[in-house]
Amino acid sequence: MNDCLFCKIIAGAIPSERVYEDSYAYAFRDISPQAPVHVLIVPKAHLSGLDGLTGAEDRLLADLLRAAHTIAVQEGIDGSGYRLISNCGPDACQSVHHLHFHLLGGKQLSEKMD
Ligand code: DGP
Repeated sequence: MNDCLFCKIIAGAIPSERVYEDSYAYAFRDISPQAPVHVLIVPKAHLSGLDGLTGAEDRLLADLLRAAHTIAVQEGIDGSGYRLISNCGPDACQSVHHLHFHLLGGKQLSEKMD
């Protein structure tokens, strides 16, 4: 999508610190990290968010979740633990409307989820 920030990042038009890439997924460090490890995992194909899913993307979602685990291993946080979050819509403060998962770890995360 032409005016999508994450599509521009995937295309390389906006620089990012890539940590993982495969045929379907691209992952890069968040510009405003909330934890020592804060990686954004996005599908290369534009999907607006969890609320835009139809069921046709189920295989892609499985690939993204598997990529999250691969990145956790790569970042050395698979043993200590990590959190995977996808903000969806205004109440969750979704600011970029391209489906993405935040992978957070590298410190003791709060028990509170909000
Ligand atoms: P969300 O609020 O869930 O839509 O998260 C969007 C995230 O995207 C937010 O944590 C900050 C990050 N972000 C925004 N612009 C950029 C950028 O240009 N580069 C990188 N690396 N991250 C960005």
